[in-house]
This record gives sequence, structure tokens and C-alpha cells, in this order.
Amino acid sequence: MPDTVPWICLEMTRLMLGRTLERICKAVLLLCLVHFLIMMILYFDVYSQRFDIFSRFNGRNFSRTHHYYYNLSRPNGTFASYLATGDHFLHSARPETNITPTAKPLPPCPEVPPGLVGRLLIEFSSAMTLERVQKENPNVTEGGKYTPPDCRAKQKVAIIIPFRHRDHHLKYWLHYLHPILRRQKIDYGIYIINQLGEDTFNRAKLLNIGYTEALKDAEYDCFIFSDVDLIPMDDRNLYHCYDQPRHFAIAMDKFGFRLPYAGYFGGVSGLSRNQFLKINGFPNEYWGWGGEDDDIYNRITLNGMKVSRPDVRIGRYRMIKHERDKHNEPNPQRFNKIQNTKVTMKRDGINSLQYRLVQVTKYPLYTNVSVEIGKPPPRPPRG
Ligand code: BGN
Repeated sequence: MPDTVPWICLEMTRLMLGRTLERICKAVLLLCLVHFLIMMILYFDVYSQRFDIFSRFNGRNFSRTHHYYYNLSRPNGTFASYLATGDHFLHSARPETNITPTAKPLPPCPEVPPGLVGRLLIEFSSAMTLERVQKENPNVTEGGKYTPPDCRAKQKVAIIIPFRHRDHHLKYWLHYLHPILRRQKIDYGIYIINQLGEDTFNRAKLLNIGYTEALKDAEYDCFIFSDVDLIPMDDRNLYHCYDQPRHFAIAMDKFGFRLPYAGYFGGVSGLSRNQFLKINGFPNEYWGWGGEDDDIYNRITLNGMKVSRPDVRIGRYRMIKHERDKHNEPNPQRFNKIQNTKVTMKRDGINSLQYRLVQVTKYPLYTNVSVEIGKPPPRPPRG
């Protein structure tokens, strides 16, 4: 009898151990099952998201992945603003766009783009290189072009910059403007119109050339003419065309953030193709600094149009400081010339434009159009 006691104990321990082991095994099995189920759910979810990515490229409903990064943006117009568009996300999926053949049209771009950040911090002290700008803007295509991937822009906008020896400014301009334009959902191309040689600079003639050359490249509806040293300080200043010719740069730092005079139309302006043709383009006969923008303003008002402008709190600009350019001295004839716009605009403009196109080069961030435009006619002798 005393022998049977430890035997019973042993048997009971075995039994209990067996039950516990059985329970543990059951629990492990259950855990495996739950794990498997979760894995299946996740797998199908990711799969459906992938499908969603494809479909947003093909114009289907893309609400799920839309604007993933908006809240990450901070108002400094740099890498964060690139994230703000969510484009890098789209970029990685781009090669797969041909998979579904049934492409539906994209929805129209919203009137007020949702990814804007408002006021921007603009500074010119950090070192800038084209390589850096290129890295920041992987979705800009050859020639400095961009089309919003997720909506259809109403207008196609050519941005035209008259240029000579301002490579340093151009880097900053590209660094700030590409991300801004992307956030604004603008379908655009950048054209640098480079005056070759060292004869007197002629801004308005270069702008006429920009209009002409951009149209050879694509069907643009809208033309924005910008100096290379002017950077908008607010991305709500939308770079497209309006019912009336637009003056964008209405509050520059160098003028104390207000218009220097009521009829000022300098710096950055924009006209639709029709508005531009209505005024016979810009004058070709303003050589040197000043007056050409006043002539354009006259053309606009003389042709029954009005200048439209953004709110003064939004139309703010920073100008990159620089020395006065060589061969762009103030034009002494400008005072006289702006008195005669009514007569001269009929014969001097896009209908009389002559130049020699030397080279068109498509760089990753812009298209360079190098031209010879001649020189001012000799001044008639006095007396
Ligand atoms: C004006 C110039 C503009 C220039 C602005 C701002 C003239 C014409 C004679 C009155 N106009 O005075 O071309 O954009 O200053 O700098 O000089």
C-alpha cells in the first residue's frame, strides 16, 4: 500500500502535465490560426492598395492614397514641399502605369489646390546646385516640364524667363518655383530665353521670342513672363492665366511690399494666348532698362482690358540682390516711347518679331533657347 502512494502521485502529475501541455498546444494552434488570418487580411489589403495605385494612374477613384503627405509640409518651399505633393509616391509606381488598358479621364484639377502651404520662407544664403534641385524634383521631365499626375489642369502654362549671365539666380528660381508650381497643380514648361552676345539687353523682345518658341514646342494656353530674380513668397499666388491680363509681382521687397505706382506691370505677369494676340504681343523696340513693362500696360488698357492682381498679402516677392547688369543701361528713349504706344503697338509686336534661333537645349529642369536678337538702331544725329 505505501508503494502505491508515490505511484498515484506520479500518475496524477503526468495527467496534469499532459492536460497543461494539451492546453498549451491548443493555445499555440489558435495563435497560429489568428496569425494566419491577420496575414491574409493584410495581404489582401496591400494588394487592393496596389490596385488602387494603378487605378489612380489610370484616372480611377484615387481617394484612398490621395494627399498622403499634405500634413508633413512646412512652408519653406524645399524638400518638404516636394513631399507635400505626394509625387515621390507616384513616381515609384510610374513604370507600372501601362498595366491596365482601360484608362478613364482624370478629374479636373481643383480651383484651389489642397496642398498649398501659404507663406514661404525664401532665402538665398544656402548653397544651391542644379544637382540638388534635380534631386528635389524627380517628377519634372526633360525640358523642365511637369503635368499633375492626378488631375487634368485647365490650362497649359509656358513660363518664360528673359536671361543673360544669371546662372546663379536661375538655380534659386528653379529650386523655389518647381515645388511651388507642382503644389499649385500647374501643367507647365519652363523656357529660358538667353540673349547671346553682349549687345544691349532687350527684355520684351526676348519675351516675344519665348511666346513663339514655346508654342513651337507645345500647345500652350497661357504665358507667364517672369524675371529670373523674382521668387514668390506665397504659393497661393497661382501661376495660371485669368480673365484679364495678370500682374503677379505686386508687392516686392525692394518696393516695401507694395506697388511702386498704379500702372506698374513689371517683374512677373501673365497673359493668355488671346490676350497676348489682342495686344500684338510686346514691343520689340525697347533696348536697355525700363519702359517696356509700361508699354505693355498701355497696350492692355488701350485694347479695352484691365490688369488683374492678387491680394497684396499674397502677391509678395523676394528679389535676389544683384549689381546692375552690364549692357542694360537705362534706356533714355523710354519716356518718349511710352507716350506713343497707341501708334507703335500696331506695327511693333509679335507681327514684326525677327530673330535668329541659335540653339534649343532641353535640360532636366528647363528648356534653354539661345537667340541672337540684333542691336538697337543707330540714334539719329541731333539737330
Ligand atoms: C519704372 C520703369 C519700369 C520699371 C519700374 C520699376 C520707366 C518708364 C518711364 C517712366 N519705367 O520707372 O520699366 O519696371 O520703374 O523699376 O522708366
